Amino acid sequence: MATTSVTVPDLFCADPAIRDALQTPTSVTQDETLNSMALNLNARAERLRYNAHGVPRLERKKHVAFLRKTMGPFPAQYVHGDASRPWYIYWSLAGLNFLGEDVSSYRQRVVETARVMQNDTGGFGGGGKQTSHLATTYAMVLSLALVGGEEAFEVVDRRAMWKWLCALKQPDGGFQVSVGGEEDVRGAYCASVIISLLNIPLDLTADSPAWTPDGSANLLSGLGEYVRRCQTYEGGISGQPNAEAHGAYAFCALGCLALLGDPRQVVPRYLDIPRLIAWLSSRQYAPEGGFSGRTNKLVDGCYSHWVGGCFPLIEACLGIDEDDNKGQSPPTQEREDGLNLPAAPETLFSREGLVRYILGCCQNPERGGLRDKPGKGPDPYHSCYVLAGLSSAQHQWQLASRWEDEKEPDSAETIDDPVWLVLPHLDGARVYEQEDLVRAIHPVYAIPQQHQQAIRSYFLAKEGF
Ligand code: FPP
Ligand code: K
Ligand code: ZN
Repeated sequence: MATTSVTVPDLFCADPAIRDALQTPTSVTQDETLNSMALNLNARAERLRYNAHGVPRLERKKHVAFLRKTMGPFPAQYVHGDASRPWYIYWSLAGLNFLGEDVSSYRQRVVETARVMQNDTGGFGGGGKQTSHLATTYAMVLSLALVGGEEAFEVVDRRAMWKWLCALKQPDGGFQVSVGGEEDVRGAYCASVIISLLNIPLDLTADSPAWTPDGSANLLSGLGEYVRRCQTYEGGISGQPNAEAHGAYAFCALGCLALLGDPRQVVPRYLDIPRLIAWLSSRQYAPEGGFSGRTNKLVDGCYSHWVGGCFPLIEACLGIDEDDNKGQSPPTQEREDGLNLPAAPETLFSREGLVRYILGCCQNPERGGLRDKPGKGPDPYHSCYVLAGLSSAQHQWQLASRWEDEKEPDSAETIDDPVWLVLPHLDGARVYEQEDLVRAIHPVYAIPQQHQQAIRSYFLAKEGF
């Protein structure tokens, strides 16, 4: 029921106090967007059930129904999705899981589909008889982790996967997304996640493009340096060196680096964190509360994850909210650009704003499912990443004080796992209901920690392939 009895803070419903008088296509589109979501921002959208903060309830049942439906056959207009089938499986399973559903009943179907999409030469294609791609392989491996169980894990041909990853590894440290395909930071992230979850040995085959005669290079060599080259003059991360910064790539860069060693050391070693935080923060808009993907573009629900999901990871790296660490963050030197990190920083983004955008603007109130913004239809991709963003707003992550292993990636044989701890975020204004909490999602793997640990420990226990 829409209600008029609530007051939304001006920050989240009024026009920005300062605005540039210059009219451009960008400013016109931005104004149109704000107009189109005025009812939502003012807690007056139809068919949403508002609480006293002017925040709608999570329409959990409707979203579950929507996502269960998207596990079924797709209508004809989705034919373009035929090269992304593992993605559709992951988005729907992950969305259901984030909402608290048990998805293990899909195991048999996922196993059969995965078998058809795996290539003898390693990795998974986007469909049967399609070339293996790092993005579809990442989505397939995460899907297998979500349905869980030995039968699902055993689908993966790890020896072939290892050889394929070696063929993708490039001398400059990055990964091509398919053999002979483009090299970008998605490849760096997807490869790192696959190597970690499947406990793939880091040795290179002698025919890998990155192999060196002295045998010193491995699957992770130069990867941090590659990611560093993707940080742009804006402070954000581009898909490849010297391109435009985009939120999706910021998440990939951080996720990749977080797997190369202790994230508290590796992330600041390769990225200028204050400039990255400045760029990420500029992606959160008021009054919308949501995030845009790049400078001068519009908010979109999926960036609740690609951008919003960067904050819990960075906060964990900075020791935010970790009582042991209060006031003990490494002393930062005074910077000329003034972007100094606070000694014991509070949360780095407006969790309230993000929750308001997600629950107020991204829920389809009729058929369920989550969306980019009001006026757009719901789909599995936005459902998954909007819910992941809600999880990031609702939880905080910490890294345990001790890091057992000081090995550098170049000398390690496989990826090591730091100890990630999670709690609901309780500081500051909490505008949503307790029953509207979604599951905590691992800041690196984009699935809940128990599923990440189950697949990883299964393969850690294996001798060889
Ligand atoms: C711009 O789209 C979008 C991009 C440049 C990159 C999108 C990439 C991802 C969402 C995922 C990558 C990550 C993995 C793990 C494969 P647009 O111009 O339609 O949107 P915009 O106006 O919001 O920038
Ligand atoms: K977009
Ligand atoms: Zn989107």
